[in-house]
Amino acid sequence: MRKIIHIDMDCFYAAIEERENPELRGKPVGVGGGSRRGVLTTANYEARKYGCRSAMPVFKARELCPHLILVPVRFDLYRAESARIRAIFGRFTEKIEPLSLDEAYLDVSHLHSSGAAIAREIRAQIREETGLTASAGIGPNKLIAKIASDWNKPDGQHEVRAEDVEDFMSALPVGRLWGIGPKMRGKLEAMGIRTCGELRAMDKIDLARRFGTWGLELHALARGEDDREVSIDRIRKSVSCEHTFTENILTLEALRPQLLAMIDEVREDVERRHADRVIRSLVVKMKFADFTRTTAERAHPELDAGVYAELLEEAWKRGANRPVRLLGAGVRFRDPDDGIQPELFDSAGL
Ligand code: TTP
Ligand code: MG
Repeated sequence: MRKIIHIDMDCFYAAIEERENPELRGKPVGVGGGSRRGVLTTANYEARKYGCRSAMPVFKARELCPHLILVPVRFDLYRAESARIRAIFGRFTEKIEPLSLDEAYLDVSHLHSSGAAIAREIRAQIREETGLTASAGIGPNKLIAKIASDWNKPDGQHEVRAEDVEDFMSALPVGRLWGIGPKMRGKLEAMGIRTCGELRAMDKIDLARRFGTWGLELHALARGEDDREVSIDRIRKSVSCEHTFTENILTLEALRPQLLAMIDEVREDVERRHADRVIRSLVVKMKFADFTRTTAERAHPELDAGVYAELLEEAWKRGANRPVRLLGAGVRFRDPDDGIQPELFDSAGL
């Protein structure tokens, strides 16, 4: 039986800014604006009372909360805090999988104490040494631990024992499962399925028929089953979105709107989950009807529809008019340990 802990810091960037500047305490604070297209990276809990949220445009946040205090993003500071927190994790286990600067899975199966006791101790050390609060979820796998860490947020924790997994999952909206975005949620809703309990009632074969292997995965997820290992393979190198068409696409013009939709999805993912990462290059991937494939890539520091359009043409030309069965768009990130000469690296690197 595995013991997995998911730790998630509470309004991480904003909490650090509040700690650094006590005058901000008790006041609504948003972190962001500036670059990143004028959106909030996060807001403290005071600002959330007014509805301010991550990824919200600054003008909108100001409408909701006119006395919002906006502070600029300081990634170097957040990275340093993140490293301190990870060092604390390292006192308990070597199996650490960071998901972002403020979030990680820990596999503590090998320790004798209960998962809840270990999580309490980790949170106490974080508070003591950084002055920041963390929330934790404890469960028999990553899926459960991650969902549970939201349960008693902020500054709380929640444990789900193996025997309680079924109850825990029943009322959970399907959108909380990993891999279920708005599109998939829509499809399931059209089938009358909103909760994992309802999804669980679906026949496995039927799910497989409708959604292929992903349907089988859904069948397991709805039961709270998840056997993914806590992977110590450091941080994500890229983010992408790809789509296999039910009917091959025959023209470059028909590919363009598909590409735009994918760029939007990649952008959302980058802004929601990888806002701290530096983009190194943009990538377009194509698979043709004869199953050959090609990838067009260019060093570029931001998601730029114009550059993507050029990459699309480049890949399309390589196909020499062959019909396209799969299109993908993505970004590759710079390794966080690559140091501080991005321009040099970019011109030489690709
Ligand atoms: P989250 O853990 O999602 O949010 P949070 O820590 O601010 O708040 P919570 O208490 O609900 O956990 O993200 C961690 C940090 O990542 C967050 O402080 C800022 C950054 N971030 C963005 O830059 N853009 C985003 O869209 C999100 C969701 C987070
Ligand atoms: Mg957080």
